[in-house]
Amino acid sequence: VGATPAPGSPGTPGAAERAVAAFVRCHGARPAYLVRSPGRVNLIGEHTDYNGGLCLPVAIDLELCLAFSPSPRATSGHGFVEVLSEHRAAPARIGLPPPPPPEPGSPGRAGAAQSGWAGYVEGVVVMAASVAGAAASRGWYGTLASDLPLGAGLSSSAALELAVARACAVVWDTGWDPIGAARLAQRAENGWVGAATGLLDQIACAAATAGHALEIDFRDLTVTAVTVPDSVVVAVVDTGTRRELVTSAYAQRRAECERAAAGLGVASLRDLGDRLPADAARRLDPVALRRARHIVTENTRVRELADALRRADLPRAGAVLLDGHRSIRDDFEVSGPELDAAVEVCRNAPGCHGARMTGGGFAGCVIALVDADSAAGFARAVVGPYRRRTGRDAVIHRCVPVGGTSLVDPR
Ligand code: GAF
Repeated sequence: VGATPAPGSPGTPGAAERAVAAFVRCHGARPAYLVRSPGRVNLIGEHTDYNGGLCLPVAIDLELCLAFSPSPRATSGHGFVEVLSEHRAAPARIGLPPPPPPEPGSPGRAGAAQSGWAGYVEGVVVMAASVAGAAASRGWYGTLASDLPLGAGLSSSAALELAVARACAVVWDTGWDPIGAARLAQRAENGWVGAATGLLDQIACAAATAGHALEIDFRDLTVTAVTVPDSVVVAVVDTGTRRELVTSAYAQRRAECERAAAGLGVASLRDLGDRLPADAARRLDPVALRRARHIVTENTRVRELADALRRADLPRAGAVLLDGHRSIRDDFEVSGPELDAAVEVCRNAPGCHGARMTGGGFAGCVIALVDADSAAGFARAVVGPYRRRTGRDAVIHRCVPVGGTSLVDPR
């Protein structure tokens, strides 16, 4: 299904237009529906989601779009879901009704038959069908296009999951609750694909509000919108490095956090509140101590950054970002040489208040808070020095905070 133009290049069609055009090419008719599903960057609150903590993501205007139509009602009662991606020749195809989801707690990949992106589609269809019951016999077919780079820490997977969940909700008439859909998508990712991730990405993609960051409390899944001042832009600096969450040290970090919580006698590191116990260094090994210190201080930084944004105190906001980067680099140890280099280059660029790596870590993107009227100069000041330090080309997106996954008229 066609080649992908560089996102955001002047005159090139966006993901929505490409998804619809691909649908028309493949099926000879216009789609009945179009879902727009954003990526996200996390401003702060990294690796806190699976520790019951706080996060502050924004959904961004780099998106994945899914054009789709319900199949004619099957007389036999057995339909299928089929999704074509502009990047892949083979479709994701799931017969209906799909197999039941694995029991909670059973190992990942318990049922995934298809690998890569198709496994995510399959997982969401399985989970959504288990909610929809008999209605899930009606099939649908779609085409997707995405401006989200894969493995760059911008939540291309969550955007895909939420788009598929939205299509299933429309065709199977199960209604749309963003938090419920985020949880369903996480079940697909954890229980079907086998990536033991938290819920940050899915909630950010599903429940975001335009112009705002979302302060999410993972203890009770409450979400509070925090205004991002107009005078500042969130610059996303793609370092050109890529990682695979499933195979990264993500699961190891989760286990280290659990070890730290057990060593300190709490169910979750969130239960420690704002500080480590005075005897933490005696009760924990040095690695677990560093992991716990990152989580405890990171929760505080989420509150501090949300507060600074509400007051439009950008110097303070920038200082919190830089502190966050030091903590994720030195205590949580999920940064990487290119991410560190990009943060250093960004912080010295004009109009930049602060920068940090974003997402699961090891590779991907850095975010910077930049004065809106310095954005062009900022980009020029980052690209050359970053190339000199790393030999790589950075791609810089000037992102606008957008709303969550939405259904729009494709006409
Ligand atoms: C990845 C995971 F998918 C999220 O759940 C979260 O843990 C994040 O890494 C780190 O904050 O994006």
